[in-house]
Amino acid sequence: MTLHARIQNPDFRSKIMSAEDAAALIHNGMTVGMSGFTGSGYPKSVPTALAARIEAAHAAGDPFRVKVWTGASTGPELDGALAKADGIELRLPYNSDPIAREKINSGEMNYFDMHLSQVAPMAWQGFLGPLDVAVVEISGITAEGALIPSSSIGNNKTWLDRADRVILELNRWQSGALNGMHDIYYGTALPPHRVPIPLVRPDDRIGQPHFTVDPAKVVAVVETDAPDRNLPFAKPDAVANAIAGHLLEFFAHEVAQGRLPANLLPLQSGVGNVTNAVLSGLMDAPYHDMTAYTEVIQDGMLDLLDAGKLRMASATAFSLSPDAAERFNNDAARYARKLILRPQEISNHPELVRRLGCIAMNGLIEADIYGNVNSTQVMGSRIQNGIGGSGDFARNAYVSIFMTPSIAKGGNISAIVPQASHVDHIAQDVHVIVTEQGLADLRGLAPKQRTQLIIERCAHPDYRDALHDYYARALSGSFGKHAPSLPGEALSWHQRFIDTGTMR
Ligand code: 0RQ
Repeated sequence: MTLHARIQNPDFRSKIMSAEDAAALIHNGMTVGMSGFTGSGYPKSVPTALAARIEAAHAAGDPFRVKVWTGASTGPELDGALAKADGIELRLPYNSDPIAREKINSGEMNYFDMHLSQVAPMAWQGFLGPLDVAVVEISGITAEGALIPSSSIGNNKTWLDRADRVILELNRWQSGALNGMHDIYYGTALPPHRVPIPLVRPDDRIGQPHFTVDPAKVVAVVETDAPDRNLPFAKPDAVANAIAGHLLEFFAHEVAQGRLPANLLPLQSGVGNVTNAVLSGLMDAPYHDMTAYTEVIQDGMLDLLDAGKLRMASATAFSLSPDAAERFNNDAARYARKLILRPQEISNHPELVRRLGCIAMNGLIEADIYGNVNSTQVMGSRIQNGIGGSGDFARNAYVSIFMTPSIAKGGNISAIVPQASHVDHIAQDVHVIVTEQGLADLRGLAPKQRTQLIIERCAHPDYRDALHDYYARALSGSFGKHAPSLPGEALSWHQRFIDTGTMR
């Protein structure tokens, strides 16, 4: 489809310009709200042009940095290019770009890592400051001037409403069949005017298919024809398959106990190879008519839809491998009937996660022997990605599951430690921990009981004795006996790794 066919409203056609001209509308010190979530639906050409502009300014000795807000992670053309140009003063709410990660960890870039459901409310409440420009990827413009969203929704509704000026990137690579797949809810309000969100099933549509925008704010429409980031998934390895196996056994047990219905409950799954292995495992499991109420739609979900096992999936974005993206684009009209993309404040809304009773499955960096989970900060100080939506789901889920290989860095790090070096998810939000070693169901257990189960079921055998040894000394030497710990010694495992390169 030509660009003009995608822009059915003539007023917007008069605003078509180059990425360079559009980037020239962004100035030093501005706050820019960009689209993008897990590498999909982010603007590709304006951020790259902006990075070139910033590099030129720096070469001339002029300061040029912007604050960048998005939905979640983007791609190398956005986070990578702007971080490389030293152009980001503050980034929120999530990052997985390696260049940006290095800048944050070297102290050169500020990063506000936050719950993804809270970004739009915080912006509306005014806590984040004004938003100067929105740069939003779309897949079309209707005759009435409404915007047809792209492969992610994220915070776009909020950026379009809040920003003083709007730059649109119309990406022809995105399938025209995306039109109608989205559900944009415009009913959110600030306290004390909030009302219940009228969604009671993952399938419910409660909003409208398109964004509305004040045409007077739209200062540029830029054409792009470029794919989303779309990283390939590794084939699940033995560790991922073992984790998936334990989890599937757990589901079967819960169904047999009558604690989960025969079609399970709406699934939320974090991104990564382990969660994808779980989704693959569900292909052979005896569940039908399943649903997903989650953040991202991954390869495994397309498989489950094709096999007729998944009835539908609700999310805020795609996160597909290149093969799966091609598969989706070739058959988008059919998939679109079973998929709904929503704003991330709705896809991750605590009220809805609690009401629907989601099964939350997320990754972790380390867990301690009491069940506190660190999802974000390696050795307590180096950011890996961010909390993302894991907190939105973990606290409110019907069952909150965290999964990880039991060791990292060739066995020099134990994922199970005496004390987490940083805590994102307190033990009360962690119901189940799974590693390739086994599964610990922590529901209803006191700290002392959890400790034994986590060490025996989840820790790698190479570290079990040392963990038992620490715990025995904590039990005899601790100040209180509720959750025995030795604060002075608890983090010595991390210090040992920092000093010697191994926790052994
Ligand atoms: O580092 O790449 O340098 O080798 O951490 O680890 O094993 O590849 O695991 O990709 O599943 O990521 C928690 C980061 C796990 C992810 C986390 C090192 C390891 C490797 C990655 P290298 P793996 P995964 C939905 C919900 C928070 C956001 C979230 C995450 C790297 O799941 O970001 O859940 N979660 N969002 O070597 C030191 C340890 C380590 C360790 C692993 N104990 N100590 N390094 N690593 N364990 C999605 C969104 O919200 C968008």
